[in-house]
Amino acid sequence: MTVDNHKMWNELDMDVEMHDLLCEALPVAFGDVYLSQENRPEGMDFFNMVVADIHGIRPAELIKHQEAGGKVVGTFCIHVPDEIAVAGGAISTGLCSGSQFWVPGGEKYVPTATCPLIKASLGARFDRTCPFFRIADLFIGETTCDGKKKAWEILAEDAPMHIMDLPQMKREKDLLHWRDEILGYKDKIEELTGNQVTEESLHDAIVLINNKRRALQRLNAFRKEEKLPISGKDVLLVQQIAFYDDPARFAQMTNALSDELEQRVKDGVSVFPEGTKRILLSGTPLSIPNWKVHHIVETSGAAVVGEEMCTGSRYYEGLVDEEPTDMEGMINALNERYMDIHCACFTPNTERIDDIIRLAKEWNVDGVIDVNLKFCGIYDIEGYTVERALQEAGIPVLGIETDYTDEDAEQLRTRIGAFIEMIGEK
Ligand code: BJ8
Repeated sequence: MTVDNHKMWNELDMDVEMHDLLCEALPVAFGDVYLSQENRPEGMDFFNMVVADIHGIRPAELIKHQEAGGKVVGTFCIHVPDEIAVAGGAISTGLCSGSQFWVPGGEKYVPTATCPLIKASLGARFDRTCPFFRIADLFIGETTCDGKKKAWEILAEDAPMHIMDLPQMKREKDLLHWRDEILGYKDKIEELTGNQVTEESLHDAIVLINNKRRALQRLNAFRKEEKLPISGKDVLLVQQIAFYDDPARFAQMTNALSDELEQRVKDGVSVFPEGTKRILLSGTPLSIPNWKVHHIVETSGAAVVGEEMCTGSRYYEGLVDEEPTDMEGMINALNERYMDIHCACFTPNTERIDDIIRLAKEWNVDGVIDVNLKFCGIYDIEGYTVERALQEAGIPVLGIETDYTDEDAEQLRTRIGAFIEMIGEK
């Protein structure tokens, strides 16, 4: 880490000494999981560089934006429309935390029996060990699961928060309600930035964010190839960085990576041996640097070819209709797109089950691993329906529960290894 980063972290009033421990651990973990792979596309160099200085380069850009009078908002859920923040001249950054490093800090505020994503997010803020949590001018919470709802009350004691009330059903009146929440978010952003969200700025923002999702769609399409030109781990990393990087640069670098993959497909290059089993993961999000399940799968003789997750298809599949250019039409288009996310917080949520079956077929998978973050009740309970539907469709499925520690890694390796072996017997 550079001296400049330390200066910046000190100015952000971070606990630099404690944060140094994370800086020491991350490159080791990244080296073990990522740099040990063979024949990686050169286009991954950019994403390697982003991770190598994840608490340096991007935070410095955000601070520069603030110094020029701009604002930064932090979000925790893919239901929060980035387009609104962008249209108001703010930068929107993801805040979901994926490291065990922050969990003990969060456990001082919420019960141990809370999902690690929530605990890590609180720990990152209260321990002052994440620059993104120091930089954000406003934190956007949402009423999705019970854990998050209650965590926002605690976070609000230390950080400026705006809460969006996400309905739990998708009836007409629920859609109207979310539309109101989007308008409320627009008002809040205008108040924060002092800028008007205009028809022009909103349309530009819609196109910008759509382009980022299009780049991810293009990248993910390569995973349908029989000869896989890129590992699941690498695609996961790109998807995780999507929540932090500048949207235009991210789309450009992801498209450059796809150009290279296109050539690899033409040349018949594969990063896996012939006959490698294909796995779809479904379930709770995998925030950076949570690479555990991908790493286990891909070092156990299989490849992850897709993620039905918020760090996966739930994030990039839906686009906002670019046709409307008037404010009402664009707000309606945003509403339609953002209420079409199939999170387990909704009831009923049969569309998610349909998605999993559809994706399993599209990616031609040999099996599905339904991954649940420990203490996430909604996805855990929905796992029953997911597993039953997959069994009925004749698709092998394994349900696992895990957290951010490495304590269960060996046990998971055994179970996942046995599953991969089992789906090999056709
Ligand atoms: S749209 S999945 S990002 S709410 S894992 S904190 S649900 S207890 S992250 Fe989520 Fe939005 Fe849904 Fe996606 Fe709660 Fe479960 Fe933890 Fe979760």
